[in-house]
Amino acid sequence: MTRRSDDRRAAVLKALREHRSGVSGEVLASALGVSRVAIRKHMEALRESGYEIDARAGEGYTLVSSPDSPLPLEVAPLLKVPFAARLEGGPATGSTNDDARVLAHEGAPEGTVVLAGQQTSGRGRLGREWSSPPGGVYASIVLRPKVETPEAIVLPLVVGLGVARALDSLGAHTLLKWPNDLLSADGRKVAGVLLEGLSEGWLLSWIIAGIGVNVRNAPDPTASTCVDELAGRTVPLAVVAAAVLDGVADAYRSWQTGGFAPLRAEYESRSFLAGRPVRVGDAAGRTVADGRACGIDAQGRLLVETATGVVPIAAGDVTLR
Ligand code: BT5
Repeated sequence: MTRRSDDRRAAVLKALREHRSGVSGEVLASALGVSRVAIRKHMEALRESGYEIDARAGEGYTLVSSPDSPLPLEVAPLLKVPFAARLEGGPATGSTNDDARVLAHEGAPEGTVVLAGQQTSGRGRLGREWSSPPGGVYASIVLRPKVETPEAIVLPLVVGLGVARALDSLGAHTLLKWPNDLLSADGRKVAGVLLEGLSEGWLLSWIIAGIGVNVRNAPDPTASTCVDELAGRTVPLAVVAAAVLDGVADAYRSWQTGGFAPLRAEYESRSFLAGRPVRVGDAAGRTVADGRACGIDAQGRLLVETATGVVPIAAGDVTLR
């Protein structure tokens, strides 16, 4: 669908919401400057996306219900932070990170977002799977920070902090497990962050921030949980998606202006690992540090107090000992 057609569909939906008792195809067509056939096509497309729309002779079209889904049409009106340049996506895709990567290659601007209500090939880090059934929020944001590549090491923490603030605002309190997990206080995973980027020499060309949040259900209740369970209520998927996008935009903006230093104390106060005995492994599973997590430094590295002193870790997987 073209951008123009996207905008028209959003305008059709807005009009349906404003005319609770119905609006005729003719009125809609003339208000939007399109044919009645075009209006019919928009109605069909909306129905396919899960909107229930009544069409009756004399009364016109009436919106009966909207889908509980993180669709762009549902999320866009809820955004409060002016950051998202463009919202793409639909009910299901392979991986929103793959879709966002294609858009980034094509030159999509910073703030381009791909959303999905379900993923068939959702992934985590190092080729791991991210279980992505309906009832979750799956989002990828194109970022184009003007920094040298090593400075971006801290970005998963910045994005994670934005997601944690967002979930807090919905009543779902989480802790951050360095580098990229959001856990409940009892250590079950609620959300994960996956950053993938392209650098050209020392400079980053683009980076995709992928975020997966369990909202309605958790794939494995012993190891994972969801927003609804933590918040004690059913939170609409679009509300979660909008809060997450706003939270990430806010955290990213403050990192751009002030770096990680002003965010560090807050990250540490939300750290799941603080003071705990940990083992850090590299991508091949080799132990790179064994000791007690004792903080995060200004570059976003995990500090581990070992028998031979404090070791800063830039990347790795942490397990509690
Ligand atoms: C992550 O990886 O936690 C990053 C997840 C990022 C997913 C988003 S969704 C939108 C975007 N598009 C994508 O394709 N991906 C991103 P990692 O730290 O490697 O954790 C993966 C591990 O978490 C798996 O090996 C499982 O143990 C566990 N896991 C998988 N699905 C889960 C889920 N839905 N909830 C909780 N834990 C899960």
